[in-house]
Amino acid sequence: MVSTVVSSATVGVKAAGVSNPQRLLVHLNQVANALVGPNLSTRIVPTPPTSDFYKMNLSAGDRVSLALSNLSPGNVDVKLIDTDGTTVLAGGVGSPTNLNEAIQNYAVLNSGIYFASVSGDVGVSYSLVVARNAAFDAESNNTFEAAQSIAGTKGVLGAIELSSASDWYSFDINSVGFQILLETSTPADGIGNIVNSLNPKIELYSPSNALLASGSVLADGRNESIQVNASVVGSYRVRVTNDSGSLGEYFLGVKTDNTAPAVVNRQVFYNWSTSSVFGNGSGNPLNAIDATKVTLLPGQTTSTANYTNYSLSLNGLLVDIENLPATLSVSDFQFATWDGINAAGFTSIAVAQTVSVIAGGGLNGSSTDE
Ligand SMILES: [Ca+2]
Ligand SMILES: [Ca+2]
Ligand SMILES: [Ca+2]
Ligand SMILES: [Ca+2]
Repeated sequence: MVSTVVSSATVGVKAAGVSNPQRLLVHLNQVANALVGPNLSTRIVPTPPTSDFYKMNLSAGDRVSLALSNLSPGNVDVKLIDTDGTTVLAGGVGSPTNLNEAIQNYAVLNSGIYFASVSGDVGVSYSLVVARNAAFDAESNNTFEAAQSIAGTKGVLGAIELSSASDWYSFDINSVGFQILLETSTPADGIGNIVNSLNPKIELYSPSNALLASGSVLADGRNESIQVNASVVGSYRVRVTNDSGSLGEYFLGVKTDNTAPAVVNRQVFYNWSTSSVFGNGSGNPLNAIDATKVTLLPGQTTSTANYTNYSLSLNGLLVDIENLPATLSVSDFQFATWDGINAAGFTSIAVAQTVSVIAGGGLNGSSTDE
């Protein structure tokens, strides 16, 4: 804007209207100076924004993936920003051939609002996709050796873009007894959606690159699932290809469940107690639990919390077991006593014992054995 003044001038930008308060003043009723004066122009140029910020709500332990693609020529960059709004947790890496860059499977430590910042060359349009607890297919992931890690996620969103294409993914099994569950789904395959004709095909490979299982076709005649018990530890691989040259997007769900039995809780109950606090008579043992007593485990020091003083002695134990084996009997347990002093330690006891199972009666739905 041009301002020709004799004694003073005002320069700035403002919204339309004579006295509109929405304005930014550069020079208010000032005498001529280096910025404003006769035959001078003042140009105000807005600074291009340096980055775009997006926010997302994440929970502690979540894995977040950010995939950035430029939709017009030029570079774009993505960063994951901490809950303070400034600390950079991770920057986009790699040069996937199907994306500009990506942050994959980043595990956040705390619950809160995190940010994605996108910057780059001025005027470049882009697409940013954020997935919680899932990874993105980042090419080239075309061989067993080049498998892309999807560790810690619940799966990966991918695409088969050529009839000869394949996508390989890896995840770790750290203990035998884990069950591996894989299942595909095909997004946007319903009526009225964009066309996704992919008929996915999946195979599971052992850490030593032996084919363990091929997918069983699900009820839709198209998607597939695999369920296998891991017999060795290591990095397993899944290969996604297509049936009959079909192309499109898929979601590969990956679940690893520990199916090994584990004791998750131990409690005492006062069987036949008629106390108003712990009474069960001959009824439900879950009504006669003494929650003030805790198990003394190896290496711990005794306290009164480890003793019971019931007149009928210690006569009821509840053990919560996850992934309970099909059958349990007295012979699956050893019963022994020790006064804590005798050097001989625990000695077996031979009194009548019974074991019964309260399915789903324990902690987190585990089974309780009485
Ligand atoms: Ca980039
Ligand atoms: Ca792919
Ligand atoms: Ca691939
Ligand atoms: Ca199939």
